[in-house]
Amino acid sequence: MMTNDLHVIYDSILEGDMKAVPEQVQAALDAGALPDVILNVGMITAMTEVGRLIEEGDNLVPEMLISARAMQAGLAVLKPFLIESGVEPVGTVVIGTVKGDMHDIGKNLVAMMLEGAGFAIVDLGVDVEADKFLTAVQENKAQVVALSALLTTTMPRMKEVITALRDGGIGETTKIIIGGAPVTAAFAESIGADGYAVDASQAATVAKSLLS
Ligand code: B1M
Repeated sequence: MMTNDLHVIYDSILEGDMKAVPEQVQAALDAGALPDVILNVGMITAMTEVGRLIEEGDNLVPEMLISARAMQAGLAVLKPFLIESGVEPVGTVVIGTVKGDMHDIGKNLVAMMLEGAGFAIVDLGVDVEADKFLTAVQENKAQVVALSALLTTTMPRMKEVITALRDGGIGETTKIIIGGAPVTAAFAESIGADGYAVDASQAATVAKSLLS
């Protein structure tokens, strides 16, 4: 059941209230709510509802965007609580959203969880060309590449990145993990990814286990 603190965050994300969300996230933290509960129950559920409203035709793309901005303002408050700092990096991850895909909230969460798990993060942002992943892996001697896609139309770009990395000489010791709402374990296997994760915390677990 959602407490009142989480309800107000949920409602403010749906309304796209960028000013209220960070204040309400801080208030929930002050009241003792756990950061991952605030994230999963108060915030991610709101974005799921935004998606459902879009599918039903009750919401428009601009509304989706203002909700996303409100969500990101809240995540900025939550970030320090999701990340433990001061540990020696266990490896370097190059992360980005594949070419043609502008969705970065999930990718940002994955980056936060990986950072929390002790990885150094090289975040290439959104709409990233395959070649840019290759260059970043070479320059940073990364052990893990993390690819995110939220659209069925951009999922095929993941295979192009994997091909570019392997053709570019990135050996099997560099592990490639993928995820995003339309991505499945079967798809990951079919395109030769080393790992798949359904959410951000699982991405950190998978990345760690692939390196051990
Ligand atoms: Co867009 N969008 N969007 N959108 N958007 C979806 C994805 C959609 C499902 C909405 C819908 O129609 N119901 C739909 C996709 C349909 C499909 O492909 N089958 C859609 C569409 C169609 C579009 C446009 C084409 C709309 C248009 O212009 N007509 C357009 C495309 C733009 C582009 O990318 N080229 C578009 C645009 C946008 C906005 C820019 C307005 C905005 C994004 C803002 C931003 O990210 N900065 C937006 C939003 C907000 C959404 C929804 C509503 C929410 C996405 C989100 O942030 N969820 C989304 C509907 C939905 O998801 N239900 C939708 C919260 C986030 C925490 O979850 O990103 O899934 P998610 O991340 C999860 C997991 O997937 C996983 O971990 C996270 C949780 O811990 N994960 C990984 C993600 N990456 C991972 C990588 C990993 C492992 C796990 O390993 C490396």
